[in-house]
Amino acid sequence: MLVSLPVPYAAVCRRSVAQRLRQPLTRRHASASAPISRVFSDSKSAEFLAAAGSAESIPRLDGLPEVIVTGRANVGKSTLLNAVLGRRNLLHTSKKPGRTQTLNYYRVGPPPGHLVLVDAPGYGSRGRPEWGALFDHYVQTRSELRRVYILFHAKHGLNDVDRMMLSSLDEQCRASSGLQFTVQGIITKADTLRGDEVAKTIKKIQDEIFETAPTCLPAIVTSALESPQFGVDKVRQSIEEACGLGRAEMKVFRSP
Ligand SMILES: Nc1nc2c(ncn2[C@@H]2O[C@H](COP(=O)(O)OP(=O)(O)O)[C@@H](O)[C@H]2O)c(=O)[nH]1
Ligand SMILES: [Mg+2]
Repeated sequence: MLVSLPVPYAAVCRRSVAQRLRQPLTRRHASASAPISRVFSDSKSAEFLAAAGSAESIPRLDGLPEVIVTGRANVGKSTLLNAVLGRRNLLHTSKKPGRTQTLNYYRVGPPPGHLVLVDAPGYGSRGRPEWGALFDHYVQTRSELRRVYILFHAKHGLNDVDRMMLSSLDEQCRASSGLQFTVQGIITKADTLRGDEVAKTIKKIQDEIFETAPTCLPAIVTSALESPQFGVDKVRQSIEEACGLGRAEMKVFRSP
């Protein structure tokens, strides 16, 4: 007799990133079911605000705290921000590198908003020098900037351009004693690693990030396309903390 399976067979057999990292798949990791904070709870209200292709067109946004993501083209920046916002395609994603060519600003929460996420063009062989200059200008002058997230593809690790970028951010962070902004790594696409290599590869990348940039906060491991998504709620929590809107702070704020 044929028995029909309610869940696709492959989904049952494939071990999740959480299982392969030998971490229990807690509600915190399983973003689909995790309790989402007040800051990110209203995914429909997130809105594209502006695109800046030059230093002059960087918008003034009423002083809301901002975080920016950077990384090589195709590392998964736009996909991760969509996941963080709980949206499928507010940000354009693409298999083809180099799709994002401007700094793109997204408000989180209904107006006036809680904070602003900034998506940046990719750097490296598919990036253009003028995009790098725009990113540097933003990081060096934006007083609203609270944290720079630098993304690394789990399978590709760090290359020379990643190391240059990371140590330049580390220097800027030291120069301001971490007062202006902090830097944190995010390892993306953890689902692309083979079962037996996940923990070892992640540790190698984390060690290399720390050696290159000792001020960089511990890297968050993510998979935005796995179901349920992995690490996305940790990224949300980190953004809230960077912007002074952490869950602990909100509780204190709410108590009578
Ligand atoms: N397997 C896997 N693919 C991903 C993940 N995140 C993004 N991608 C894919 O990587 C490609 C580039 O993603 P995108 O977000 O546009 O990268 P960006 O250039 O850094 O903004 C797209 O085809 C995405 O579907 C992930 O977590 N796992
Ligand atoms: Mg993009």
